Amino acid sequence: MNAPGTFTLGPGDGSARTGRLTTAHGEIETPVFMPVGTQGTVKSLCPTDLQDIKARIILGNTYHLYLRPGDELVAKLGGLHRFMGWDGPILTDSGGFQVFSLSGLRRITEEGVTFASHIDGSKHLFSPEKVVSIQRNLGSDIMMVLDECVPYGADRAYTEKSLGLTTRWARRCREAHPAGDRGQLMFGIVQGGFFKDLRAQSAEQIIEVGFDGYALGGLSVGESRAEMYDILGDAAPLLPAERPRYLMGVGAPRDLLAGMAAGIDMFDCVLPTRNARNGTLFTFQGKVNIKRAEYREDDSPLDPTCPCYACRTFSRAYLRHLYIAKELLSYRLNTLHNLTFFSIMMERARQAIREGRFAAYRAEMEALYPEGE
Ligand code: PRF
Ligand code: ZN
Repeated sequence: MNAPGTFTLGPGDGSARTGRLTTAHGEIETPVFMPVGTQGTVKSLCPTDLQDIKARIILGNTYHLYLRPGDELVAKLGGLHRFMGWDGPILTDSGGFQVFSLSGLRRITEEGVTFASHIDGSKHLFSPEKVVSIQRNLGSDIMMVLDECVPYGADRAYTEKSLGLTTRWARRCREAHPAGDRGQLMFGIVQGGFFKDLRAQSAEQIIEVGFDGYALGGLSVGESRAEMYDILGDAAPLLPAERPRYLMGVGAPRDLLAGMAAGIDMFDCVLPTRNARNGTLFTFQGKVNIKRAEYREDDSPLDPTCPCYACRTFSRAYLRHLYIAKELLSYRLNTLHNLTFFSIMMERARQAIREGRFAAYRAEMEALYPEGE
């Protein structure tokens, strides 16, 4: 196997690319969608399920695992892979974004971000060195630098100041983890809000620090789809072509297609798993809201073309019943299905890119999901 961090590009189609990224726990074909496993579990699934549905890499969260059960405990028990029984690749987010979206009081200084735990209100400091130390304890294959995700609507002055801080934090993260150490990769994060020149400034500074891959942060934070695509199309080509590009926290089927068209290789989002738990299911015939009365006596499978266990085994009527009765199995079957849909959608996208028919595939998926989700 190649050394961790090796990224080999395969055939492309326009700006869309296929590739293969090597991590310490295996290779990933890109473009890839990463299911979210915030607390060391993709909610309701076992690692064997993840294998069945061909999930190749999952995401974990520094913020949650640090607060509970604690990164030192995880390290003591052999690292996150061993702790959760998943020996495939894991990417961990740095915690910055979760601090901003989950915790109450928080204060940003040069040193880092001070916050109150959403669990017990206790006070903590995430410095660049601290989030690297946590991610080294977790043993993730890809760690993310500490960044400030600039809130939507932030003005130019704030955004410019913030991106400078994000760059200084990125540099400190890099210094705390030598390139290639322990086979753990580190990705930088570009911010810059909705100002194209500031995105370019941020990209230049983050690339200058030097990382194994580069992420676009600060998108999908409340802006319109048109605004996101505008920044995406402008900023993605600024990232080095020979390194993996990751669009953080995105997204809906049509956003993944737009991301791939712009040359993005990696995505993560709670959408398929969260929607599964509220009964919104993705199928290759369009969206299905399983609680609707029209499925009460529907004996057909959720998606007749889907190979997942739920579709092979149960009727829409049964899935509706489980959902209405709030049975635990509802979460599990719906999650299995939605992640299978995302997995197949990405596999087909890679195939379409290889065969030079990505635009047609994108149009087909957009027709299926016109409002995005
Ligand atoms: N930064 C980090 N994680 C993130 C984001 C970000 O900007 C986003 C934005 N959509 C999702 N997750 N560190
Ligand atoms: Zn299915």
